[in-house]
Amino acid sequence: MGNTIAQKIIRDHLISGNLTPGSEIALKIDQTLTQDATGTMAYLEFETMGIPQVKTEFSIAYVDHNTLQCGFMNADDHQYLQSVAAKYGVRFSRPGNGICHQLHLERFGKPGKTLIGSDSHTPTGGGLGMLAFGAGGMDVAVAMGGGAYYINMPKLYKVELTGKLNPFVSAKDAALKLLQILSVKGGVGAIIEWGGPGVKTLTVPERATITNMGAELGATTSIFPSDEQTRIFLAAQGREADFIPLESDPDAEYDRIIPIDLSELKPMIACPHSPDNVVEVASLKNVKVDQVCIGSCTNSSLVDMLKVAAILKGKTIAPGVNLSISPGSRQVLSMLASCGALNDILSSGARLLECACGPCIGMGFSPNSGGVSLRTFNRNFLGRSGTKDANVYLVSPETAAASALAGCICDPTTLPPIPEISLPAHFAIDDSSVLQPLPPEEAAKAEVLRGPNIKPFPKGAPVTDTIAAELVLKVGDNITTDHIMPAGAKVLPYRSNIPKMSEFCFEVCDPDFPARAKAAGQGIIIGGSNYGQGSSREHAALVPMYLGIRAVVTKSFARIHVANLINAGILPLTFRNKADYDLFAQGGKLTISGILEGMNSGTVTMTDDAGHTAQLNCILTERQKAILLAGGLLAYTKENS
Ligand code: MIC
Ligand code: SF4
Repeated sequence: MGNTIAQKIIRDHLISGNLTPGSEIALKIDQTLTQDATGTMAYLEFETMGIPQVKTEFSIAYVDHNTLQCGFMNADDHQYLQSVAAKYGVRFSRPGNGICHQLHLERFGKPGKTLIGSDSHTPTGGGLGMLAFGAGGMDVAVAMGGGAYYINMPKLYKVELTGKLNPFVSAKDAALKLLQILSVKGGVGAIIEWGGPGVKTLTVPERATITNMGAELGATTSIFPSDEQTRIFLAAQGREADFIPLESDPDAEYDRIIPIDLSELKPMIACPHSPDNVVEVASLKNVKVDQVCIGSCTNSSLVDMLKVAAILKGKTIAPGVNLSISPGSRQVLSMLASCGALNDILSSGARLLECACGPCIGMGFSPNSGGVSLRTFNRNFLGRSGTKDANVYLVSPETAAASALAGCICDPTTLPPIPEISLPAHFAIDDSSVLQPLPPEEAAKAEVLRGPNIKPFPKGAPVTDTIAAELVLKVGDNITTDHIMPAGAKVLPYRSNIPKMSEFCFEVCDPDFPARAKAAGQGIIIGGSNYGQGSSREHAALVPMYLGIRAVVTKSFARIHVANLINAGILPLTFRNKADYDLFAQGGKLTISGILEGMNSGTVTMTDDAGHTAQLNCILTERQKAILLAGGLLAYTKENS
């Protein structure tokens, strides 16, 4: 039997394990990336390892999330990141240079390589034929130190593309279509490979839009072949030497094949408040729009922006609409400016924002109360925009531009034709905003700058045989990391300050939670299915750990979050019988017993003071057990180095 694309890269990077789905594998990591909102923790963790220089082929620190500097906090973080990167052999992409995933695609990603990043949308690199994973900061720190990255070998799904996209239908619509088919849980435990004859019609940035949104499916990662389109893109970025061809063998086998005919696709839209709440744009009639935002790591490439400019050219946006544009990188912005397209966008009445995540993570441009916001982004979770009662929809750049002009949700296929827009033969290359690290002899003496916003991270405690604690919070299905540890302009500046961040934990669900958890001293959380979906932010584990949470019991977990819980020393357990979820009431006194034995047998028992009992799965690899018994990944790494 032949190999799929992912199997080929995994075989090339396998340190231990075998490719049986579900079993643990250890992978050698070639490249790492961090962004500022998760990066400060990752480098604080790396520093504790006492390694003088990173051991990867390439590591880079981007600054794109917290670029609003209201007070000293974000500026302190940027300064810390710049100085720590210079000291340890990491490149540093200056604030304003662009969004990590767009920049990595343009300048540094390479087909056939492995990449982990402290951001859940790191699989964007799959658009170039990389095997790229989102991970918690501690996993990235370990990889920078030359350690392996551990995952359970995923199943392999293939999306078989046929046909070709029609005008005004875009790669975003294919990504939304797959979310409609599979849901936000449908990719859990799987790598999604995109293949079939339709693949060759998609450019690398279009492919990257699709692999980016694989994160919303819960997929371990998504990947495209490396082919002529990949060569063309790399050559246009002056990087043809990075090209290698890579495709699945004709007799490769997949666990599931999902056909999508690109010619049949219609413009799609994800309705509030989940990326899988997808319908055809044409089915929504007369929905008035207050705000339209174009950008984010999903849709901020040059071609996306040129299409928007062509739709807006010579027209004015509806009076009731505020339109924001955030180009994905300085390269995109400077090319838009030099060809005049930026002027077409601005003349329509759009507001130009920085080349950064911006409104996607609630960093400015929040909608009005109860407002309708159409966004070319990838997540529309409740409250993420910064306005709790806003209704956020996810769309393609074409639908966003058409709707900004119409003032209501508008199917772009009803617009008059625009000229065909293709990739430029040469992108404008200027890497001057990517700073090189210090030479090793100077690095040893260099000082790392730590302003008052940089606080040490909390230490975990080893898991014990019995956990007796209050059920301090019970939540339902599909709880996202935005529920657990909200982002936005108010909270993000404290990403390097866990005690301060803890004041906002679960704010969207239950503002009293932090005080209650602190008062209880030790706590347990119960959740429904797909607990922890969304971001890779390890704060969603570190902060509960700081608030005394010792175990989280759910119907099921999202992949990155469960790894982050273990790394933080919190015991993740699942109900053997999902109906037992209903037995336990918030405020009850829970006892989980037989944990040390249960870590081997796979079962522990939970009882409460009202006399209920449930059997819980405690499925852990040997390495995960050792991490929990050590009190978290950092303690484990120290013990084993
Ligand atoms: C997100 O899109 O939710 C973020 C903000 O990029 C996160 C990372 C973070 O929380 O800092 C992610 O996707 O991992
Ligand atoms: Fe930034 Fe939004 Fe992409 Fe996250 S999803 S990396 S916040 S642009």
